[in-house]
Amino acid sequence: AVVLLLIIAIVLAVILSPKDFKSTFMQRCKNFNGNNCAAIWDAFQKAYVNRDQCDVPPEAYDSLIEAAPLETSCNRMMFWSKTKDVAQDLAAKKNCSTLERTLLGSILDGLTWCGKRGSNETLTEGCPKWDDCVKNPVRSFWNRVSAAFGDAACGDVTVMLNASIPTPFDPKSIFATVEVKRFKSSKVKKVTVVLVTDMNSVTNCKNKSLQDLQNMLDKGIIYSCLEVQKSRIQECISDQNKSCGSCW
Ligand code: AVW
Repeated sequence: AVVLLLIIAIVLAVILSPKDFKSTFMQRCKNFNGNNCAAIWDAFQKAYVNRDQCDVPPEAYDSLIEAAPLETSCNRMMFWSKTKDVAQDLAAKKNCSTLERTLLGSILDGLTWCGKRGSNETLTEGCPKWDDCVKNPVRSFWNRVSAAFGDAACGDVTVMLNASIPTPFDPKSIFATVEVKRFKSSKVKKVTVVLVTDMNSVTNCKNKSLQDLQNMLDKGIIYSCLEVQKSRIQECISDQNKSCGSCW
């Protein structure tokens, strides 16, 4: 009986998961005050349904971005790499804008989806993993929205990087491959790296990869790097009166 129940549960989960995905999508969209969530869903799923799971390019999401443009505000944009949790906590506290706090980012954060040829379904199981193929629906989505987020960068921007790894500015990261390249000196005044340090730190602001970051910036964009202890960042998150930066 237990085995039978288990089988029924699995079958139900598989049948229901696409619907679950859509309801999660719609719920998150409405929670964000998205007004045309039905149109956004439509544009979203057109990107990957009925397509090979490894043949969805970033451009497939162009019409989604058109349907739901990213809203951001100058001087409050925060980028991150290998610091997701602390960056999100800080952004929430300081009311700064990470991609995950925009409409599309907040809807799809943490979700997995794909389609398959000959079907109009959205699947959530058996989808390619991040590194299985480059043009998978999830990876292409994050690449495409990150491009839009990088394009929107303006004023003073903050980037949280991690000093516990040898290469805080990872050349393979989305931040390096997609976002930084789109910072324009006509719009972005300054890039401040907040390099989060702790007991396990293996590097500092003199890191070679940070030199690469600096060299990659358009001439005219000011660069600065601050080493900030994780415990201090945690105080910035929990204590109103602590003196911290505008987005850290
Ligand atoms: P990240 P990014 N396998 O911390 O600069 C599975 O490196 O890339 O930061 N998942 C992966 C992989 C992988 N090899 N690589 C990346 N991911 C996923 C958009 C995973 O979910 C924002 F605006 C991981 O947590 C930031 O400025 C996430 O991508 C920037 O791009 C971040 O990887 C962060 O991307």
